[in-house]
Amino acid sequence: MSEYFPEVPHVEYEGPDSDTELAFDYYDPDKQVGDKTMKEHLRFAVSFWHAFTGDGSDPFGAPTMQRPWDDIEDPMEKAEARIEANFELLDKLGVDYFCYHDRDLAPSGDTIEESNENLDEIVPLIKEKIDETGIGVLFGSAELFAEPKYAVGAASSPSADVFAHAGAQVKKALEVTNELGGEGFCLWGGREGYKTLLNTDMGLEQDNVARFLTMVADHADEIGFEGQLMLEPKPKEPMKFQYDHDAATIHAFLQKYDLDDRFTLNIETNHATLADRPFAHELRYARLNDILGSIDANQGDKLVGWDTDEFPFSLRDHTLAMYEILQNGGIAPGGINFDAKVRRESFEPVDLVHGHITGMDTYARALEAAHALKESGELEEFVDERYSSYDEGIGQQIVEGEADLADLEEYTLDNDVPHPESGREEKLNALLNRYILEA
Ligand code: XUL
Ligand code: CO
Repeated sequence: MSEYFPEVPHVEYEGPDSDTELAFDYYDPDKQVGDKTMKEHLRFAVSFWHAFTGDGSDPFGAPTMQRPWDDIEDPMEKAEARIEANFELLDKLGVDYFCYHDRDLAPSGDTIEESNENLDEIVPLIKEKIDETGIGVLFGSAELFAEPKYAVGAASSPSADVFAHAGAQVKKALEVTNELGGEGFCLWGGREGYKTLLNTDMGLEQDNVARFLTMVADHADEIGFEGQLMLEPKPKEPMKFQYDHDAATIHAFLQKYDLDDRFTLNIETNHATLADRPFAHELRYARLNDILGSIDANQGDKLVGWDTDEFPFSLRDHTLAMYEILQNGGIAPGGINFDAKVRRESFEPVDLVHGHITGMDTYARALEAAHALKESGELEEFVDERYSSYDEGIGQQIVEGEADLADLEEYTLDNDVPHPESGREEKLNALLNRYILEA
């Protein structure tokens, strides 16, 4: 199986001292970290859209990527080549999952019937490859944002016909994902939002998004889809404001429409940055509210105000992220999906491999550091001590709901002016660095 990336070997763990160009420095799939192997902890996935359909074009310039399927004219033959390439690359990287939109797998036709036929033609090949390799689907999705009909939204479109079309498209995408044994189905509400409030009936649009999601959940139940249904927060881009702004916003929305038992969140690193929140904040919010579903792994550039989707390399941010995942008891049935693309200037096929190796090594090292930090209990002890005034006396009464304002007044009149202790942020930054460098 070495047709599309003949220059790429099976990528092995060789450690940081190895000179091998394409090898892992830190990701050692079988290495035990606590109660699981690295592979079991991290559950990596490749994003089909960035790795196989992305072409490097940007608003200022033409495609730059050089890909082995570039010369294939027929769109269905090209789609088949990309599927074959997907399984070859994942096998070489030792990655067990991939994620896709319906339109990544097979091209869109002129009508929904044609699009569905294209999918029906390609699905048997994907199933065959899944059976042959054991590589599976982490999550499927429907592309409800690229085509002109979705320019002003899908479920939040002002047009009921567009709403209906989106429903028909999601129905098929969900059925395909069910057939492929997907562990999840994710809806990123790319254009579910607005550019200006002047022309927007926000109340109807949000009610309609909820109606749409209810139909999705009902259909999932009807067809016996057992994977998790997920929403992906993102505050802006392409719209000025997107209804799925961040984890807390979606959580309020799900609770309002009684959907919080049915959907979890797919948290994306760069989307957290765009929402002005640390990645770990979004993960912590989701974990505390029991809606942490999966991760779209990438990294933004703090100097650039858009979604740059870079392969992750920051050890500090990812150690903090892995700390949340460990506190969550893991990420399964979700995983770490590289929703990341190589730079437009990194156009050779081998750059795709470098991107994934860098991302996997970053998460592997972050996992080890976070595990050591958690096991030591150093951070937890500090935080527990910081809040220890709630363990007894008036604090305990507050926590147990046994104090009212009169009790607080009485207590305060009898006691000295309170003085909180130092937060020791500087010391804790050094502590974190120690675990990153030495774990
Ligand atoms: C867009 C984004 C999407 C979703 C899938 O910013 O992250 O690729 O992950 O639709
Ligand atoms: Co994403």
